[in-house]
Amino acid sequence: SSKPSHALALAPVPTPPSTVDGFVKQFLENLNLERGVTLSTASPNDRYIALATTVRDFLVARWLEDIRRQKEAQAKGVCYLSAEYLLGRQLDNNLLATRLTDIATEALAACGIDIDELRALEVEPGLGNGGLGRLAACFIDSLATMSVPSIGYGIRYEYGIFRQTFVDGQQVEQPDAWLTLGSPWEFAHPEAAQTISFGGYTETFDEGGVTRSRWVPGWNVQAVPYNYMVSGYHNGRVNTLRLWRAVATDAFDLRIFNSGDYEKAVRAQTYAENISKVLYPEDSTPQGKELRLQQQYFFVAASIRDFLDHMLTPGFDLSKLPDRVIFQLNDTHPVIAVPEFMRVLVDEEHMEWDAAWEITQQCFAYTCHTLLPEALEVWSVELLGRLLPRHLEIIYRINDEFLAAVRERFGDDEMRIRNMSIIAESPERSVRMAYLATVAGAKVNGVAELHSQLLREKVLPDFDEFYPGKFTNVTNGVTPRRFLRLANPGLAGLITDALGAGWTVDLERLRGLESFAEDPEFRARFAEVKAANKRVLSDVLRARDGFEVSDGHMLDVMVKRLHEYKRQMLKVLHIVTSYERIVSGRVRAEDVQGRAFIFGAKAAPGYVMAKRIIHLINAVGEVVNNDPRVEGRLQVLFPPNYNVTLAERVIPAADLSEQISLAGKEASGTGNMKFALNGALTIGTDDGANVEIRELVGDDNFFLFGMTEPEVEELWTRGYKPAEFYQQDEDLRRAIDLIASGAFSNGDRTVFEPIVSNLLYDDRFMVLADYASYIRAQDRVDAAYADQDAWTKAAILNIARCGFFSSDRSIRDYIDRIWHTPPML
Ligand code: CJB
Repeated sequence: SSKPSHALALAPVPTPPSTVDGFVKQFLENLNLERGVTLSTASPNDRYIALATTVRDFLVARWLEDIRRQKEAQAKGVCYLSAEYLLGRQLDNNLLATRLTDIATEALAACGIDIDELRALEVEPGLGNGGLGRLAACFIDSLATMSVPSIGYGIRYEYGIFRQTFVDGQQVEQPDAWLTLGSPWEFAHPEAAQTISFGGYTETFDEGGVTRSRWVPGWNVQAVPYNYMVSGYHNGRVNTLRLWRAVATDAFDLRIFNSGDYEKAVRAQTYAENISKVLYPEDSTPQGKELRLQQQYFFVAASIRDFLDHMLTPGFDLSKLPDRVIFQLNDTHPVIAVPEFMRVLVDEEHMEWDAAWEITQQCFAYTCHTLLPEALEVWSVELLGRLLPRHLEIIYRINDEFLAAVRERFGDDEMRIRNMSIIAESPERSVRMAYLATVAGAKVNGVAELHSQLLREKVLPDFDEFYPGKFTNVTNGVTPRRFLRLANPGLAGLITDALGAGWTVDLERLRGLESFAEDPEFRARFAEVKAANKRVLSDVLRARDGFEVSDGHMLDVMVKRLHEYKRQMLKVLHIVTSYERIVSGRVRAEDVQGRAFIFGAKAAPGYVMAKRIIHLINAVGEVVNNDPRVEGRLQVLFPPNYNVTLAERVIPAADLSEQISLAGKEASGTGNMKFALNGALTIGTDDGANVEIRELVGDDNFFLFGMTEPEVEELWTRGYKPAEFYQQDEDLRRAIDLIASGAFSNGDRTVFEPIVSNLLYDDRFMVLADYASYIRAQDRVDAAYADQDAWTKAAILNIARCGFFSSDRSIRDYIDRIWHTPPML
């Protein structure tokens, strides 16, 4: 682990680009020239935009230089294709990367402005749902910091993930109009728009005696690039994130305008611009909507064209493409890029099919992020053929040749053929995008060791057999810049005092903290940092939501999308049990370890059961928080609209990290890594990256509970009857009975009846089967927390041993196992 990594070699560090005076001057100039105001007439938003613009301006020269160098070097680069980038706020990250934080703070103070007030005004670009989108954001941060030639491509949604509010404890969604006050971090290039086609039909034609097919599209839209700078940390590098916006084409409008139907023309414009209007809020459960396929094709077609036109020199020999580019497919969302790439090579560049397919198979790699069958995208042949008729033809041919190869190898094993076909026949004829990606990709990776293993053995075993060596693992990671250095300045300072400054780009150095875990003074300082972070969170929650977090309570945190497999319901049962033990008199309130249970979770708007669980959490909170018998020992806090900005406050304050999915369901998790790196202890199942966290931190510093994945399988096979668990466990019975009795719904037994009957008679995610083990583990947590010094020691060891979970390490693994792209020094 101590071997210096080629990929971490940094470019010469540039000197700070400015002085306080210089910053003041530029800030005032930007107020004048960009906003048309003076310091005294500027609104807070004017000031924020002028500040952001000033910081941005410092990045531009380096950015332009990097674009030039990347082009000139003609080196192999990564095109990261992702429908989501959950970026979080930009200002602080860019100040940090450019070492401008102190200068900007002083400069604004000189203008009589508190920079914190401007920080608070930034609306984060929420262009993602959860882990997958946040992973993409961490990866582009690491790619820039490690000087990897790369570009991120995606969609500039006009509305990101919805803003969550609660009305009577129930989720209500509001549009996320994140662009309303202006977006100082982007550069629009309408002049560089590309035309993206849809619909129409295909026709055959004769070319020198060969019959070929071509696409005659029915309609098109313009894809306008918006460029974002992705600054590397202290290395002077700035990469590009290019997000596409859909606008109506002139040609499209004109045809209708000429027919004299003005109103229809305006409506057509709206139709075109719908494509980048809104992020689909479903996480892990695609709805198969036509607009979603339009979004997917729209952004990958624009991105491929963009790469070919702008990154290659004129006359580039396309057979050399694998030496120049790898398109990394972030889940199945961008997989329509595969037939698009084939279409470009064959139909537009007039390459032979076999040669084009050879190239394509080297230019793509696919990351799978799930094991849930319902999350693997399929597109009905009817829809795909209507929207992209030529692409459907290409997919059919890829499939025919693939199945022919399978037949050649295994004979006419019809069962196997049916199982491996890219085209599913039932319940309706459809294209299995994960299969297409697996057939086309040079490599296929899962996102944690266990997940990659299950992917090979359970989801795609026939493909693993057919393609030896194609499957690999890259365990996820998180950027230490945002989630340690920026989110937890107190801890970052402590680490730097102990180890020096290099850890931010070489996180394995955290190992050096092991010995400090034995140092009482260091432990005291760590405990002080944690306490200070709790006060900060407490202030944030008071200002934001009017919550009062009690002093001295353990902060027990579960933040992630609301999904049944993640089992927020299990957490609720623990809370209800703790409450019921007090009100039934079985436990005295004064003997209970004070805990604040903090939830953060958005539910997909159409996911009824998830929304019911949100309602239940709020309802339980309402009762528990206001029952005098509890004497304030238990607090349930559910701040609405959990997002990256709130995560940056919650995670550094947490004592206990809840990672309690049913084993075999959570592909990796990345929140689990953020918590451990910020010195929270994990209570978790043997699932996803929890497995690797526990291996690294050791059993003594991790609260493991629940069935293993093979035990889950075994119980399913035996026949799972949740009601039996209910019958046999008194605490469980009491908790469920209390919910069923209407205790959390003003006596109305109907409100949560669907949750109760789901638990008793269905319980797909085996909440009841793991309940007893979970409660025992929580009792161990209470006992451990009673010894604060020992707890602190375990927390420090968690930090010391989790350097592996830097996204820099993930990127290094992608480079070594999949991309083979040398860094550009
Ligand atoms: N994931 O966020 C999503 N959305 C999906 O549609 C499928 C998976 C998550 O991706 C993360 C990054 O790989 C994983 O850590 C997480 O386990 C998975 O649920």
